[in-house]
Amino acid sequence: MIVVHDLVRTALDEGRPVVAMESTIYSTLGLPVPHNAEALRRCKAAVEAGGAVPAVTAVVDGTWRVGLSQDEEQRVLEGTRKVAERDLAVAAAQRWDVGVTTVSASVALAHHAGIEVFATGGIGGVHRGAELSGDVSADLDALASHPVVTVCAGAKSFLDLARTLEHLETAGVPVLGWRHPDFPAFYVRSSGLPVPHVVETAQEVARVLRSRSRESTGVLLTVPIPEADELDPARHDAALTTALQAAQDAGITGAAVTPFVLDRVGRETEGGSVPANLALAENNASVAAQVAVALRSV
Ligand code: PSU
Ligand code: MN
Repeated sequence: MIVVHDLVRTALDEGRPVVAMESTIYSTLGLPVPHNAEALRRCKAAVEAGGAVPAVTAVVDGTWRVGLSQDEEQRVLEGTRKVAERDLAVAAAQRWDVGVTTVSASVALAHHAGIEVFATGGIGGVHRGAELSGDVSADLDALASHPVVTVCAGAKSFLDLARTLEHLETAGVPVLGWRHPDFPAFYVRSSGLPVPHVVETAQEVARVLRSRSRESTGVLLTVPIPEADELDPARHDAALTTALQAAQDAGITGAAVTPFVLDRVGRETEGGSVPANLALAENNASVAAQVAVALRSV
């Protein structure tokens, strides 16, 4: 069922560092055209510059993919069907033409392929009002059930970040802050909530992965957006409030919530959020490569 691209297979066989990448962020569901293609190019280049091989995950022609050809990448950029971990089975059974993988599906595919490090932009989490809607991203449980280091810029503050951190604690996922004491809120460096542990080096992250008591559990490494690229917190909050209200007014629920809110925030900030999104994704890819390299020597 899983097809690992030749370049990725060879790297894994030779014990060279590999970084898995999700595909929802690079599709039309994550970033507007043409910034999605630029994001993919820059993130892959950042992984390569760090000495690792990039492996984009997706569903193509009804098969699970880890690493894509150029032609397949193009199809993924145009993808519109979101694949969370539970949807992997359906996408394969129904032979979906193209499916773009969220964090939950991507860590699952990384695990199946034998890849230990995965780079994304932001993870999904507990939505505000989840006590009524029950909307908790499958990303959180996937982090607890695949032994992979996920490198992210925290989660967007349209989520309930305090509850997101509580859920990760309950699920037993170590949360590490990369040279920063606070859980980052994607476009801004600090959510105001502390991370449980701060790490200073990629070697420390690698040693945490190697020291887990449960074999199934992953590790979440949160990397704040670089200072120069951070958005103004007030502007960012105003855009989120408007976007959340619009989602509620339009009766958006389920898997459609995140793409709807992302699109609306982009428009509310007149595209100002897009360069920030690219910068943090690229930075995460670079840190992920460092962790993949460090894992070779612990
Ligand atoms: N957050 C972002 N950009 C994204 C996503 C989240 O800033 O593109 C995507 C990721 O693929 C994440 C998914 O795994 O949304 C979460 O969706 P949901 O909330 O439906 O679980
Ligand atoms: Mn959801």
